[in-house]
Amino acid sequence: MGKPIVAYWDLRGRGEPIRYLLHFKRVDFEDKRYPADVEGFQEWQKDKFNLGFDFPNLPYYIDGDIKLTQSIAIMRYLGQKLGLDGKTDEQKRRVLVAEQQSVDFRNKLRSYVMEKEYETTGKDEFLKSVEPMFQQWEKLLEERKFLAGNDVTYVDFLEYMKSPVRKPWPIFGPSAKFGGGGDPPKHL
Ligand SMILES: N[C@@H](CCC(=O)N[C@@H](CS)C(=O)NCC(=O)O)C(=O)O
Repeated sequence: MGKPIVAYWDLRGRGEPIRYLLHFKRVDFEDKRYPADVEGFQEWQKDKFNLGFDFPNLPYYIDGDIKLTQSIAIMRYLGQKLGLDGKTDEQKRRVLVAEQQSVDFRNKLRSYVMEKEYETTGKDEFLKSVEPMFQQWEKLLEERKFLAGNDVTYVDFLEYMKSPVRKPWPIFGPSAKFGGGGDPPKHL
């Protein structure tokens, strides 16, 4: 059987945590990237309905007969397969909550940078609105080494961390008002 394939746009977005998790577990996989431009879009359109997915989308994961879309479903699947799920019932519950909490934050950031909100709400105002969310993460991580406890789980990869093969920028597609292109911020 050939290598598993992870495909996504050539940017960070919803694909990077999957790539990062697989690198962490040293899985030899094909890192398929569709360029985030007109040619890449056309290439994806050609593939989209010809790969046998129930719900064709990006990112996707193919490993032989196993064909998955939905980034969180892929993370959950790989977490279970590669020993990166919670080890106890309590850890498993923490993982599920942290998973959805990170989805909430991503959606909030995404809606800010993709929608009109970016022009009407200043950056400082936005940062103030998400401060309580960060305080909750910080409080939790003061008490625990990883999100679920002492062991790393797949949900830790939904947070951005440094890695030598990381793709920190762009974060979103080219239409984003922040994170869609241009020079990355200095801290990246
Ligand atoms: N809920 C889905 C959302 C997938 C999604 O919106 N994918 C975007 C990129 S972030 C895309 O361009 N999909 C390709 C398409 O819609 O054809 C997930 O988490 O995977």
